[in-house]
Amino acid sequence: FLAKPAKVAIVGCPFSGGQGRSGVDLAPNRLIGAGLVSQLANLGWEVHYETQQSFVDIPYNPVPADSTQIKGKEVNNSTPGASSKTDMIQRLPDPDIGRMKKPRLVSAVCEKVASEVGSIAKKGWLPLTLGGDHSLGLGTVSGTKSKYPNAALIWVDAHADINTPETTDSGNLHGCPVSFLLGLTGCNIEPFNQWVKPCLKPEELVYVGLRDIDPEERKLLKANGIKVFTMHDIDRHGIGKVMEMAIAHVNKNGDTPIHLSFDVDALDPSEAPSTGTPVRGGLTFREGHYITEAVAETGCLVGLDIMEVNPSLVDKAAAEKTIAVGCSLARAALGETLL
Ligand code: B3U
Ligand code: MN
Ligand code: MN
Repeated sequence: FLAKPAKVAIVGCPFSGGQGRSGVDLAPNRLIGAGLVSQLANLGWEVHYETQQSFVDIPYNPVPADSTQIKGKEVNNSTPGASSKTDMIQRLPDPDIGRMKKPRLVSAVCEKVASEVGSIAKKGWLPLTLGGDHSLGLGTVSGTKSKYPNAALIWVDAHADINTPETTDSGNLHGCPVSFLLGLTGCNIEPFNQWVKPCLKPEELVYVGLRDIDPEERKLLKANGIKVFTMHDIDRHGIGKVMEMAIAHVNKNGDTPIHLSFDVDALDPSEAPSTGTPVRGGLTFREGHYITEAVAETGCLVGLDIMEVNPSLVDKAAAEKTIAVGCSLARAALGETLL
């Protein structure tokens, strides 16, 4: 078995600006360091990966607000060898816009990621994006949609990430990418409206694994008639039935391109402890893998994200466990465990 396309290009996105905790930007290099390229090559995929994305040309400060990094020292966005160039970049201020934190930075990074993912998809390759925080999903799904306008989105997460600039309590844009993709009220706002196309219809979206939904998000999910499979639904029906229903919802004829955006915090914290906003009562190791396998089985996967691994959280063993499960989910999505 091999899903099509049989060529995968890895887009490492060392980005943490969509939330407040540093370290999530270290994940792409750590996932690669764990051997992801050769692991995917061993499954028969032609793997393209040179280096992670550089965001040093983006003129806003990428350091999170609560960062422990020394203030005043120039940051290099964790891109090896980029520091000399970074020093030359004039860092512009990026004050909040309404409730949104780091809006210009997040917008600019997502625009770049959208273009990268889009050009990979247009070559017929499968883009595998390694976050980074989940605000990047705005970029990856926009990229997928530029090649496949009818693509479905399966969003696997503890959270709905559907806050709008008006409803977000935290101001963290990793809690908002889906609302921009849908073009919900309040999302037609600078700087995002300079490039974001509301490209996703509510019926093209399905969630799996939710268990931490803000009150305003709940209203938006209901008002837009979005299909959600919570942990409660997984308990009730089992993951097999849930994935059958989820895929049937977005892939009625079996030929709809599918983008799978997997936030590792969908997994139970015992399986993915090193993530910024862990929530108890999540997916087991097998349930998480079953999701990726069920998508692989469709043969319709055209975009894949592994998001929110934060190797600097908890301890070394936790980080290694979370990195390993991130690699394992990517392999399973690319067909490892199917005959
Ligand atoms: N819904 C909350 C919390 C949250 C969303 N995504 C994560 N956390 N990872 C918010 O901040 O919008
Ligand atoms: Mn998320
Ligand atoms: Mn989440």
